[in-house]
Amino acid sequence: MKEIKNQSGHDVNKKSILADYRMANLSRDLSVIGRREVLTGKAKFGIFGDGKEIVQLAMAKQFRNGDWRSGYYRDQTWMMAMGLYDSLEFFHQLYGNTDNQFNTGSGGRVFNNHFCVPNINPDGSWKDLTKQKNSSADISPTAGQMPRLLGLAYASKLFRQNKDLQQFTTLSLKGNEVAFGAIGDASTSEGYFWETINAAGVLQVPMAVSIYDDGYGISVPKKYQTTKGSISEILKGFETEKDKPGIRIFKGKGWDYAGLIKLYEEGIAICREQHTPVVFHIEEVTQPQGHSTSGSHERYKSEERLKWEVDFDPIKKMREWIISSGIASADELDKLEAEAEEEAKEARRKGWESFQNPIRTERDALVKIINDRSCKCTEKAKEDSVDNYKEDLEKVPAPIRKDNFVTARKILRNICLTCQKSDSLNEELHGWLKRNYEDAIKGYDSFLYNDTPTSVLNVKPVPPVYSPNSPEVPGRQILHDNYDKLFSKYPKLLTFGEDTGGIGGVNQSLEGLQKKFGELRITDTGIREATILGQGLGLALRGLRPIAEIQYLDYLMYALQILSDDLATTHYRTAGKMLAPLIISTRGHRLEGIWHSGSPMSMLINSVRGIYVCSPRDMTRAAGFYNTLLEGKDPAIVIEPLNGYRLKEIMPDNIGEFRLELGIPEILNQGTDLTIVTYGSTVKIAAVAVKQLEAHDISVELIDVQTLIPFDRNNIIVESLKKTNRILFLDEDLPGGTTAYMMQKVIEKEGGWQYLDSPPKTLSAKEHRPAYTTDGDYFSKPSAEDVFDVVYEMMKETAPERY
Ligand SMILES: Cc1ncc(C[n+]2csc(CCOP(=O)(O)OP(=O)(O)O)c2C)c(N)n1
Ligand SMILES: [Mg+2]
Repeated sequence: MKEIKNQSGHDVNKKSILADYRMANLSRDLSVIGRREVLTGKAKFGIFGDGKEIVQLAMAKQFRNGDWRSGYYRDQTWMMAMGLYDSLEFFHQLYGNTDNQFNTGSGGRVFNNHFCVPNINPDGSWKDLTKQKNSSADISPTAGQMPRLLGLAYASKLFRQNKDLQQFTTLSLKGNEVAFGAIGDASTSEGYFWETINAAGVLQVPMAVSIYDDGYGISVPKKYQTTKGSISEILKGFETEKDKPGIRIFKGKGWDYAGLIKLYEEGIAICREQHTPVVFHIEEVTQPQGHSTSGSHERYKSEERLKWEVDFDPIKKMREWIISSGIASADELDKLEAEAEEEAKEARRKGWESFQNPIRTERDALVKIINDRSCKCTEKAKEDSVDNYKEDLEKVPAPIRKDNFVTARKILRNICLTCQKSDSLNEELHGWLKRNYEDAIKGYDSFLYNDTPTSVLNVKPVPPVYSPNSPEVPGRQILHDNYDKLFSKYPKLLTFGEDTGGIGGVNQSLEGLQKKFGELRITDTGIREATILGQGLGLALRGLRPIAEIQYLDYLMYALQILSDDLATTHYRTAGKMLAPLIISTRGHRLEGIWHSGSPMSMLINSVRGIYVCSPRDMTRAAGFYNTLLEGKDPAIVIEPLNGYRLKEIMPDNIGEFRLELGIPEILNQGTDLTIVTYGSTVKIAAVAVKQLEAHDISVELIDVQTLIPFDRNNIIVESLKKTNRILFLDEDLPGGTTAYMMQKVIEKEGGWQYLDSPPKTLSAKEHRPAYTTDGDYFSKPSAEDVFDVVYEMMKETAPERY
């Protein structure tokens, strides 16, 4: 028997090798059966881990409690080997079972092989993350797992180097964790891969990325993906040299069980001990069933390649190695293979039953209502008859809930309204629909926002306190003094971004604070918005309180994908099991020029549902939001008004303590003729116009909505409309952008249409990007004169004789 040297605490002996062999086979059987389940129509889509079994078994041996994973849809064997996934759950995922207890990764919201390990308890408190193997929740966009991986690794650096964090013993083992990542060869073509590798090399964090190189990204071969056709070749410039820390690169072969065990042992030890990022380039990896159930690889792989994949199938190679090394006989292995196959088949049966049973019970109850009804008239045409619909439903061999609901709702439409005998049928069907709909919808329409006791919506507000001596200071000073208090109060708080550290931000709102609190808490980063976001996301998942700085709102676009696909869906796609309370601080609205004065708020609010969006009009409000957000556990964006840093505000006496509620608009001016609803920098514009309008006997009620998400939780705006009966929605986004959003909320959702005496109006910026210079601004964005004219015109339309 070939000896495998091992210092990792994992015994590599006959027993463990055979257990691995069994698991590799089980995983492969699941992949094979899983594909069949899709092709026969029982499951919707499938993507599997076949071909990647052996490398993942080797990697899993190095994964310890407290470590973190950020991988992708090929990781099924890895998850199984860590005890975080089993054959039954494989089928719960495949069928999309929405029972949260069965389908623990996603509650059926994401397709198969997307995993997570909860980081919070049901009450929203952090789990002991050091006592479990942790996995962040997967997303499908290629390389989207990379920015988050950086943050997961960076947290260990902070826990190791910032001694004040070592009191949080349930969050980290003094930084001795590794963040394991996995990515396909083709996905390394994405910018995120390079941005992450570079940042990890700069930061020197314990990040271990495995690249499964199976030569293809769906159908496109490596020669179209990677310069020189080798990712490790082109990563060489990042490699550590004497006195020049970089990354370490390891190469292995996807079928070499013994070699891979050694490789990971060596690489992970370096990563864990020295906090050096490592990359494992795993070549000669196969994909026996092709990419996914959406296609077949015979269409794009040559005969030669297909034959090579059979010959180098990692499980076949492992079997050959076990026999040739004398570890076990062919008979012993045959037995294990048979056992694994049996387990996979049994899991399919059980998984299917637990998916189908509740649906069938629901259908039987519906059928019973129809069968037991007293109105059996035959007035309706056959195809619309109640019995016909019912019989069609009974014929569906594998019903889904939609089949039941379509039938029930169509029957309801076709019940005779004139016949009294149908009353009870009507009632019972409504009852069935209500009961079951409420149950079904919960599986899909829940957990968009944190609804545990840790929600920021539960944070009690504290008003700013002023006294006759409260000084008037520039807006930036308010933020600065507020941060000073916050960094003293919350040891887990840190902020980082471009120019955030040394100079304290481009607007100096953190000036001098790096000196006071240290470089680990107030930190400069490279110009890399997507990984700044990912860095924050990973830190937040690990229980820290990051504020990720994005220099200007316009540059948030570089990070929008991570924001939208990853951060915004974290709580939703894990069906409430994970929270990432990342705060994003940025600044926007008016200043000068196309890329420094945008207010693309509709782009934002329409792509980040799941994240709160605060749009303060000044720095006191901005500080109030930070103070609230740090008391809860929700992800949120705060957009400071870019032109407000030098404007004077009165410093509250309780700086660092006052808190602003989210979703509560503030009425800044009482009025009777018309309501203006706005936010951010246009509040000041509106306030100027309101004064001018007053001089013309027009009384305007001015409302600052304060946060766009959540929006007016207590329906305050419609109360204003009841009084004024006219409304203008104002901002500096595009026409039909956030003004339309606000209009829908107030007119439709709050029922404001009932109180309108004039058509509701919107006033926003022009459709082009805001042009340079003050004149550029004047002719691109709404001015006080524009507001005056629109309001005046609205009043004139209702009373031409007066205006
Ligand atoms: C941003 C993005 N673009 C395209 C896709 C569609 N897509 C899914 S997987 C895949 C290929 C990935 O190949 P590779 O990284 O080599 O991983 P493999 O599937 O081979 O393991 C593509 C193009 C996607 N999911 N996300
Ligand atoms: Mg590939």
